[in-house]
Amino acid sequence: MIVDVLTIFPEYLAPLELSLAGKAREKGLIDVRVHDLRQWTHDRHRTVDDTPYGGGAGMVMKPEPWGEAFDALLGEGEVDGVTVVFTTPSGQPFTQAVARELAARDRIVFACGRYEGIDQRVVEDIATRAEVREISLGDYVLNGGEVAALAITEAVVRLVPGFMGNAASLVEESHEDGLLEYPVYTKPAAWRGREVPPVLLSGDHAAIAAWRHDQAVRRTAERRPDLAPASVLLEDVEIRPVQPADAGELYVLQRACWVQEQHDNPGVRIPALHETYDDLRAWIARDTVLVARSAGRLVGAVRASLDGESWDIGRLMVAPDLAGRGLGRTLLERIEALAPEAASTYALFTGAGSVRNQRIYKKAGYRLRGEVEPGVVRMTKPVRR
Ligand code: JFE
Repeated sequence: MIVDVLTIFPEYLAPLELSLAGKAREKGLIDVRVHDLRQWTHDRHRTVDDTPYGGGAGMVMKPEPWGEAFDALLGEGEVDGVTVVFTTPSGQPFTQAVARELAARDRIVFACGRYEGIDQRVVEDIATRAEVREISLGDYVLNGGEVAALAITEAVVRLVPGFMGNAASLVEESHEDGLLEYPVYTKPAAWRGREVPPVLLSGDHAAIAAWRHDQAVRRTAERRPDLAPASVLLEDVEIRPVQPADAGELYVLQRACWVQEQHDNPGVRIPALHETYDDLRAWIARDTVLVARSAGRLVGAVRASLDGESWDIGRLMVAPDLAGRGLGRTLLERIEALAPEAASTYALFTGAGSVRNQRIYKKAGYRLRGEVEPGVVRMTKPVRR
């Protein structure tokens, strides 16, 4: 693969010589060529910028040096297997999927702008001769395209067949799709009073895999709710934060679910069966609440709020026809993962007679802490971080 970089700061690309790309370069797998755009200027000051048409702050890169640079690198006709990448804050977001697409190309030409960017006609013109992509490294503004080109090159080059003895592709495939990575540890087993999680020293490979999966799910729920881990755990069930528009269905589901609780705990006053619609609208606005939907239907919910160091979890409900499929357990995991830093304990309350609920909570690591009022028990579990 040939990687060309067009820039007015060629020295900015020096890290390419040392990094991952440096190794592939030695093996002859990739050939990196950095070009000073100013070699395609003809005036005494080697000018690459001019004032913007339409006014506004700053300068814009003029088209002529870019046009001559592309002609010099690619010739004046159409080319196959070449992608010209314009890094820009207004481009398509760079992702691993984009990196894979670029890794399949024969040649990538990075056009690194500066100032307020490059005259748009440069993009339109080269697009008639080569594949063009406008790519953003992320939603923040750099001073120019060089750092983005460096990052994209590093991500692409490690995917080029033969690089790193193909170890990179093996690592990529072992990823649990759509989840963030689990935390990793090495020796010593205790360091500055911090123990490596004991399961990793147990030699129990199934338990280790389960722990790592659980950690990946928690991290994803906490840091990247947009990656929707619910879809990984459950087919066709979507778990998302409650919206005011869910209130009516939630009120109906709650009534249906707590009838069973009332049956199992005769004589206990169950608040969920006595509150008004306005009461419910008040707590969904105040607490952390997740709802589960399947095929558009509300099928589950859970709420939590912080009381001192206790992340108090309640109103865990699953539509009766979907009980026993792990949705309750998933909702519980998801709301646990949303506990704030200040929480040291998860706590929940259930009927002393709700044997089935208690069994589920025990399986999830909760321990009975006794009857807090007649017919109501408290169960807790320490927060592990
Ligand atoms: C250039 C700049 C203000 C551009 C509307 C060329 N992800 C990402 N962040 N920043 C860039 C990419 C990037 C890439 C190329 C660039 C920034 N700038 C600076 C400043 C508005 C801009 O574009 C110039």
